[in-house]
Amino acid sequence: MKNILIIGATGQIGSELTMKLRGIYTGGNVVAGYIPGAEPKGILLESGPSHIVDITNPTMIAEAVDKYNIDTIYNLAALLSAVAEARPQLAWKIGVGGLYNTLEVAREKKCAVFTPSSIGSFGPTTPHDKTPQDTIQRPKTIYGVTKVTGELLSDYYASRFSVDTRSVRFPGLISYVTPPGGGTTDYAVDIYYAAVKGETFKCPLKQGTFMDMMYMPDALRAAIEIMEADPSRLIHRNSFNIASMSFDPEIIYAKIKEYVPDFKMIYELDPLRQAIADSWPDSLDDECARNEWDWKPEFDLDNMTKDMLANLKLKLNA
Ligand code: AKB
Repeated sequence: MKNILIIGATGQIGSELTMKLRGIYTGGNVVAGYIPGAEPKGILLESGPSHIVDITNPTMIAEAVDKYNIDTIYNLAALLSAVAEARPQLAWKIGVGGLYNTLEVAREKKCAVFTPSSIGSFGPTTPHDKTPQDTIQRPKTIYGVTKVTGELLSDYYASRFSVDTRSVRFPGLISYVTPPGGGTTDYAVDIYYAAVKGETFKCPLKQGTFMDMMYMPDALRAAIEIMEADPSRLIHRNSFNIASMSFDPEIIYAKIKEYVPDFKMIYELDPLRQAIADSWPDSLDDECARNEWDWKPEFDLDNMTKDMLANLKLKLNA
């Protein structure tokens, strides 16, 4: 039975991953780690233990690990790409300092660690179409710099100290549960809210800006499956490309219009997000994840759109 600590449990991924893990590892502890001001509420609070864990404070991580006999840590603390550009020092403190603290606790207390990387770990000199698993990673954003550093540091702790570190490079994640905040791919969530509310969507990225995206249920499954994977099959660890769909604003707009024919989108570009998106891949090659741990997505743009619209209608009472 696993005892799991999720650092950043009330964020976009954490809020759903905590509930999913609690459903799978019943009887064990799945502890929601949160920072003051982002306390768990409702079902997240009621369905299992929670504990204050500020990733910049190693003592707090160690206390939670000891108290709940933790053997696996999901480290989801990060500032997303656009907000990280506004606060680069904090992005480094959380993304790299926080990861170092987590890895040190994991080394001492023998925990496995999952830390997501991102399509943001690539940069303008990376091949943009079907980006290979092993390729150039020279990102221009602080977010990307922290992600590449995180991949290297996690691999170092695996080879030098035998800490069981594993990871995937998440594309933009789309969900109707907890909205993202400060990312470059957030438009692909916001567009669904606008469609369901009957509002005109102001798209911050221009036509032709392709990026990989993924529906949250697939992303959660990837995070769990990589941690369950047979280690003897893993050639890579930190981090695996994973992919399910790639689109630009026109393609997602046209898809939503199939179900909401009156929906309108106009362009109101955000230069920062556009520059970041232009430096990221258009699509990833996830062959290694498919070969080494049988990764396979279940959602494409069509079935994701149907599910997003149906669930947002319920959520927003629309
Ligand atoms: C962002 O846009 O910053 C994130 C990511 C792709 O890592 N969603």
